[in-house]
Amino acid sequence: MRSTAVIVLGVALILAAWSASPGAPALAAARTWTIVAGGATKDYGVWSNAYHPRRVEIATGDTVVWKFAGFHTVTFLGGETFPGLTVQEGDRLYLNPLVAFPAGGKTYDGAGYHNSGVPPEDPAAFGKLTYALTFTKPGTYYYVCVVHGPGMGGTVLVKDRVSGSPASTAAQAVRDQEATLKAGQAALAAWKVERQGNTVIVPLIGDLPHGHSLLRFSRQPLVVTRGTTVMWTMRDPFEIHTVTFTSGQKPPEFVLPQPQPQGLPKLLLNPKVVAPTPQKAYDGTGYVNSGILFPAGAPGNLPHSYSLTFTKPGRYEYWCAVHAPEGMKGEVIVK
Ligand SMILES: [Cu+2]
Repeated sequence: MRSTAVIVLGVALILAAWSASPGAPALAAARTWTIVAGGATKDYGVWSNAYHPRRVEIATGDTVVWKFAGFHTVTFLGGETFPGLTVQEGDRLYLNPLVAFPAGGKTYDGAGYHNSGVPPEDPAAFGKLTYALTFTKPGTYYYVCVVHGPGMGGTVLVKDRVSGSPASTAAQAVRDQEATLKAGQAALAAWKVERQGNTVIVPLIGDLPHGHSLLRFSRQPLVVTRGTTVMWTMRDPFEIHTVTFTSGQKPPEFVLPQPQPQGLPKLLLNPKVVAPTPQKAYDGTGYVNSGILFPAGAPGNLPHSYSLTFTKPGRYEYWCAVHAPEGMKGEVIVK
């Protein structure tokens, strides 16, 4: 047995030496390349909704590892249609299991749906989760984050030979992520509410070219006079949000996992978060909720803004029930 092993090893060494000679086909050791999915500032106010770097060139047989730094998927459609983020059953919405859970094998040749699944929505857990795929065939492969829509995508270019290195790609990822977050911080610093008559408009901001979103309602509490209408409006191409006044209660959970007798849990989207409540005014009491506000540019007749009139002086805290774990809350002071 030992001699067989020596012979096999010898053949492998000869092959390796041969492949290293100039002009021979590349049979270099497979390498691993790291891409960072998203990222955030320390206070979770500014988020990257981009892959860093957005494009990587690797050799056939190499592996890409995505490190999750936010609530994203890495999804190669492999010829399948873009899956919806949610599926409806009766009047209930669930997170699409095709999006939520891993699918496809550990290798990719351009065919078949391959998906990382979503990490838990817990900022403290981000960074610990990874997804790896080994690419077995030359080609140009696009992937997307199904959570943040086609605006968050990346490319893996698989070639016989590549010039870059995993180390330079990792360094580029850091620079790229810093640039995205810096652009987001600049947008946060320049953030202004707008006034139209007796209405104050609060834009909810994100930026497609830079790939960032602000998970904040404003820089400081919004001060308005009694009788003012505040309109929150989506100018973010990536995120969904809610405007949810809880009158002192904890904000409701967005996703309610429902264990099943067999298989994976169903991920119910809390109807309390999804559905708007009927009030047009707020006096500091009750549960008043916008329902889901959809990204700017989302197709169909989906709500992108929410208006509420403030009828009583006071200090009112409100939440985005989707991004409460990221600290997305605001304050309206009515005088
Ligand atoms: Cu939000």
